[in-house]
Amino acid sequence: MKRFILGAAIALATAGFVHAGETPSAPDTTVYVINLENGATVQSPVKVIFGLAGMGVAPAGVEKEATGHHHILLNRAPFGEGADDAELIANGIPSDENHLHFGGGQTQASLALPAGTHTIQLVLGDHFHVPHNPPVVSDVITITVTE
Ligand SMILES: [Cu+2]
Repeated sequence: MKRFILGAAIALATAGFVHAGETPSAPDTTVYVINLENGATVQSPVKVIFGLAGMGVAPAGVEKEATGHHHILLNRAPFGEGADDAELIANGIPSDENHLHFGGGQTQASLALPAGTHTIQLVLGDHFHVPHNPPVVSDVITITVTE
């Protein structure tokens, strides 16, 4: 079901927009969090180290084949399941407290997070901040931040 919704969203996106979601990802590319396990208990600030295999990192605005820059989806629905994700896939990842961009080509982040449970998911975006086709998305990791 998840795959179907995502596929439908991409089909919708590519029908109406010229550049939307059309940057190809390299086959078998994976993105993942190197240093945090699902269920980890950590203290703030939380260091998140981005792992990427199969493609390279380039800053936002730089159009180079088989590259992208990292984004964190923070405390929101998994990629493809959010209410506005058709828009996100078509026109780019928004920039707000739930969508963090690392357009400088950063390969790690330090997040100041309040105590409690948080979810983190990585998504690669192209030079327009649009997810690739097919999208390069990590598993969702749930962490608990203690005081
Ligand atoms: Cu971006």
